[in-house]
Amino acid sequence: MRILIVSANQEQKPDPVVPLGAAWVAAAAEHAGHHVRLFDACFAGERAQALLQRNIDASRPDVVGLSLRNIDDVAWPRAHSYLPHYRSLVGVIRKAAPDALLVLGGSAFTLMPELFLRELGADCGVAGEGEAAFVEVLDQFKRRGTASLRNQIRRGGAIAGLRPALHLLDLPGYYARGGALNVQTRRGCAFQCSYCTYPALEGTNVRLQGIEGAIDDIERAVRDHDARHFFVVDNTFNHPAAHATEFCEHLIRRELDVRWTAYLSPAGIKPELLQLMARAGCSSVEYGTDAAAPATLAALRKPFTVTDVLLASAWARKAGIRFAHSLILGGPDETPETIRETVRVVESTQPTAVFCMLGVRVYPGTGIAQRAEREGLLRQADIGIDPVFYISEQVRDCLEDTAREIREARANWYFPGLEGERWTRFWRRRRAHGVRGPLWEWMGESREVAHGTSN
Ligand code: B12
Ligand code: SF4
Repeated sequence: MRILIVSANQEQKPDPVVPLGAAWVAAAAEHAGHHVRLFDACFAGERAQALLQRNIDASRPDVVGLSLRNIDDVAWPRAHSYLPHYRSLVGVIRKAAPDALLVLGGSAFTLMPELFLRELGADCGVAGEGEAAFVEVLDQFKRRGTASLRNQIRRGGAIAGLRPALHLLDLPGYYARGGALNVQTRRGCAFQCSYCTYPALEGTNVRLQGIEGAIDDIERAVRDHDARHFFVVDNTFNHPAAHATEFCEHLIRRELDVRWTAYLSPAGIKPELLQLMARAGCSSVEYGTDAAAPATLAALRKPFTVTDVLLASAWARKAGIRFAHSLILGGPDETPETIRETVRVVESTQPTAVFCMLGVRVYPGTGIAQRAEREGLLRQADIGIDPVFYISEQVRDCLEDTAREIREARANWYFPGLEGERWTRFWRRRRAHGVRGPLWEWMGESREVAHGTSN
């Protein structure tokens, strides 16, 4: 059959990101013997609808798989929903290919499958890992037609040994504009932080992806595109530590001259692993710290202590790895004092950058959704695609002002919900000058942005 995979994401902040999931699902369909094309809307701008129409006319697909990555940008108080954009693409698909089966998938879809099916009027969807389930949907469609699949939400797993169909993507474009390509070495997270969607997205049992395959993809990108910077998208690269160690050792053995970044949890981090990561080319890490006051760490059910945060930071510095902390200010049990405590501790680690989300974006089925319901703030059944945030009662009235004060005094603290275009312009200039890797690695050296003319 003829399959068209559409990657809908157009977000360019903080960088455009390679649609790895869409490429993996495309590979699964190719592997099953189908003829696959991929339309990636990322760089299409306002021409996305016209270009999609042209792709459909050229490929006459039997099935369209629409990959939805982000629901919104999670950036309180100015959160932006991507739903209208998704609606416009579905409108084009339905008009240009009225008989094609329309299948939804991707992380946005997985978080609210029934809602997205209804809102977008698609035929069916695949929640979670898409590879095996998408192939099953294609088989069923071929045998029994659209009616047999209508409104179904399938789940499945990975396909062992399968690599993403990166040849269908504009990797040089992503490298030039996004400064990095990406790779995944494992899926799933066994921790249960109270707000987090990752266990729902990827499952709670950790599944390792082939290390050799991931490094082959890196090697190919070096050879074919002279790409030298990579982002390891694993939710917590350092768990399990043995897998992280093996990845680094293999990378060192291959002697590839590459730089990379990964998400780490301060839980259980060891200085030896950071040193090995540095030898393998790791130039920066993002710690999923969230808070650095004992009360908020406990309320978020983070599996580490303030001491772990301090040690993880000191060891990264010693290993020569730049580090950022991701924080959530205003979550459960947050008070003005705990915010001050978190800021004090995090600042004392002298991070290269700090990312602050304000409030906790509430997703159905999470611990924070249950708590919000218990506190009478919302009913889980009412959580829709439009973002809702949990903000602790003690800081509800002052959170935005407090955040602005923190930001004004600190050049390297980035608040997605408060930023205008100042960083975007600065970062675009950096990329245009050929700067690669995460742009936050430069934030400490960017005082003129924070204190300059701004927006
Ligand atoms: C790594 C990551 C980042 C990195 C990306 C770095 C890079 N170079 O790739 C950075 C830090 C830049 C980032 C930024 C953002 N991110 Co982010 N990110 C992730 C993370 C951890 C992994 C994404 C990934 O690559 N997964 C690996 C691929 C293989 O998995 P996948 O895309 O889910 O694909 C699988 C399935 O979904 C499915 N599938 C996918 N497409 C399709 C299509 C069909 C037809 C089918 C059947 C199946 C299917 O099959 C695939 C293979 O199994 C996810 C959380 C998570 N665990 O998923 C958040 C996540 C995707 N991010 C999210 C968000 C919100 C953002 C930001 C908007 C945050 C911000 N304000 O800055 C930005 C947007 C950036 C952009 N340009 O779009 C949200 C999106 C959901 C939501 N709340 O809206 C997530 C889910 C985290 C969360 N909060 O829950 N992110
Ligand atoms: S916040 Fe990180 S460690 Fe906690 S459940 Fe989510 S992915 Fe796992």
